Amino acid sequence: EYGMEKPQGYNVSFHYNPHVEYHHFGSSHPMKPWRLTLTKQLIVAYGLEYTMDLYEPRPASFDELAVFHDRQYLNFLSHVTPQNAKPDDPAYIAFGFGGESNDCPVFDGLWNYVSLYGGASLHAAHNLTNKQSDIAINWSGGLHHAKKNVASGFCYVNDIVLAIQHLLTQNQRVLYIDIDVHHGDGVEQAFESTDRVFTLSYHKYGNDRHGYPFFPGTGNITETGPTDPSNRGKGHCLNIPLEDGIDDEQYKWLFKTVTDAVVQKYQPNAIVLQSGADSLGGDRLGRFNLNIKAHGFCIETVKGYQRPILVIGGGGYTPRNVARTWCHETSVCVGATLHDNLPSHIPYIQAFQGSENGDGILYPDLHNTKRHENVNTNQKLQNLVAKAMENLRYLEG
Ligand code: ZL4
Ligand code: CA
Ligand code: ZN
Repeated sequence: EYGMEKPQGYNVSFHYNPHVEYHHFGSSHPMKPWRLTLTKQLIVAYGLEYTMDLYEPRPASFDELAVFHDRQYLNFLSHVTPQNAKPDDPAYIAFGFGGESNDCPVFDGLWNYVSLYGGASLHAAHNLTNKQSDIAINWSGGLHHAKKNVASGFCYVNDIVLAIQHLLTQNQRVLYIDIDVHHGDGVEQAFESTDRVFTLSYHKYGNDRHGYPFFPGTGNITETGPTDPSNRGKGHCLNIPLEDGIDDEQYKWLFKTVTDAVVQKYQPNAIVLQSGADSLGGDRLGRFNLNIKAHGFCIETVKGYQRPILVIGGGGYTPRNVARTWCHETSVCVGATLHDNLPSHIPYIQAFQGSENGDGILYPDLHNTKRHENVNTNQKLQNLVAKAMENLRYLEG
């Protein structure tokens, strides 16, 4: 009805527990779980729910989360509430809470929230290892900054690490690709000492005009894992640091050139793709100038490698564009084409009326050089690719 074409025969599954939506980080906190409500509504309005297997996964258990996380940390996470939290307690600060930063607040239902998104990524990973799906999607996951005993950057539990650990039970090599505007530091660190996971992150890197680094401050091109030659993880990570304002053509060229080379050299058996939507133009926290179809080009490219894929969400702080992007990317996974006019019966249609002159449409123009001037020259990007290829030579042994 809305211009859907015949699906191309990929088994796609969608893993989502709607209870995640009801959690709030606090009124002005940029992370808004209700962006997932908008995403699901668009997916349903376009009829994409009929093209996938839908699952409502149970929350992950304490023991499932403890495969990666420290038990003392999980004990803390499972008991802390806004009422009993002690911001001066050294343990509280050591676990990544408190300080000046309000990045990781303690909110009502925190444990429920983390076990729901963790459970969904684990369930999606199981569907891949059971061969029930070729592509498994969890838009509520992708929380790449969480460490084994520290919350960081809006992330409390690292669902990606847990999912990759499960994929490693059946796959010799897993490739992790991260297109969130932030560096995927938590995933990189978790697998830094193994050659069975290769991590590849594209992100904004560098200081702002006041000298503050863009969060988390790591991920330069020179960071390729441990330097000790006896460490198996050496050379098994690649970081692509970018500057403000990168545009569609540059990003697509860079993504395809570098990712093709990594896949060809590493030969992964499965791929995990973190599709953070904060790399879009007009994002509240991001700095890039990407349009929805350029972001979706990354999903198309990865689909073309014909390996089992876990597609997960991540950042994304302009909710209407997060929903547009993840709906578009769901259509890419199932092999459908969506009409640019939004279906009329979307419950929160007013949410799609915003400043990009995108009222009522799926693919507004998000490229805005007034907001972020493009300081990535083609020459700088070519030099970056040359360094990336140099880094990859380590894989040839
Ligand atoms: C906020 O308005 O760069 C948190 C965070 C809370 C509510 C009101 C509190 C006001 C922007 C961000 C105080 C806010 C102090 N509230 C924020 C170094 C920082 C210390 C904390 O997409 N201040 C820290 C984290 C990043 C920093 C990005 C991306 C996650 C992901 C995967 C995480 N932290 C400076 C900022 C606000 C807030 C407004 C904020 N925090 C913007 N960028 C950060 O990669 C999901
Ligand atoms: Ca990234
Ligand atoms: Zn991000």
